[in-house]
Order: sequence, then structure tokens, then C-alpha cells
Amino acid sequence: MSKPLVGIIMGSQSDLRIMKEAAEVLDELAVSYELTVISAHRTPLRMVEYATEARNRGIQVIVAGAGGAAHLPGMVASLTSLPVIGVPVKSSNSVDGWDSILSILQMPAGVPVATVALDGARNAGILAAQIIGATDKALGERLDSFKKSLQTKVEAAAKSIEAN
Ligand code: RP5
Repeated sequence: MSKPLVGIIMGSQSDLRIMKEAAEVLDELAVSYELTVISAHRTPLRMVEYATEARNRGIQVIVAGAGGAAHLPGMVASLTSLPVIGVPVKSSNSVDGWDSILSILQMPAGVPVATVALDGARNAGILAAQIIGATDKALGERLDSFKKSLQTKVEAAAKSIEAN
């Protein structure tokens, strides 16, 4: 695929089971991406390097997933003016994922992270595509078809239920 437009990063390899859903939907929408592991706590300098160089490398949106004390999305957002979409990953059962949600969602004024639902990596991928599709006409048309396919599925389900 061509030069990556979306950077999908995650705090640990253990997040991949969730974060691969962002990659899968970007494949469906034919949007180029890269996928890697960057830990805010275990590899802080790698995080700084990635966030500060992403724009110059042609990345347009960053999708960052993490769990627990999920500081990766917020810290990356503090280091770049690219849009950052945060995916709270449910990494432990102790507090039902609220640790991940709140540590990504509750950003201070001036440093937004667009936070999706718990384990909502698929929506993060779609949102990343929509941000790029705002100015990329061909991608915008693919997204219109994608939305239409959601509508068609619901209408088919409604017909099937009504027929019984
Ligand atoms: C976070 O801690 C990661 O994003 C992951 O969700 C969680 C657990 O990481 P591992 O201990 O599995 O590496 O940093």
C-alpha cells in the first residue's frame, strides 16, 4: 500500500486483539496505515519521537489505544497538532475498563483526544477515515457507500422481521 496516512499505535502487544479492528476497517476503506506498539510508560522516548515526527512523515491522523493508566493517547496529543483518536482498551476486570476510559477521555482544555467507546477500535478507524475523507473526494465517496451499506443491512433486517 502507499505511504501510511493513519498511524495506529498501542501501548502493548496485548492491545492488538482490539486495535487490529481499526486496521481491518481501514483495509475495507482502502486507507493506508501503519501499525506499531509504543508504550508511554515503558518507551517514553519512542513515544516522543513518533509523535513529533508523524506529521513530517505524512501521517494525517493518529489512532492510539491503551488500557489501564492509558496515557498514550493524551501524551501523543500533547506532542503533535495532528488529530488523535483514543481507544480505551479494557485490559483488566478490576474496574470494568473505567480506568482506560477516564484516563483517555478527561483531557485538559487545549489538548483534545477524540475518545471512542471501550474497545471501540473499529469506530476509531472509521473516524480516522472520515477525517481524511473530509478533503479526499474519492475516500469521501467510499465512506458514503459504506454508510449506505449500514442502512441497507438495517432495512433488510427490518423487512425480515416484519415478514415473520
Ligand atoms: C497498557 O497496559 C497497555 O496499553 C495495555 O492495555 C495494558 C497492559 O499491558 P501489558 O502488561 O499487557 O503489556 O500500558
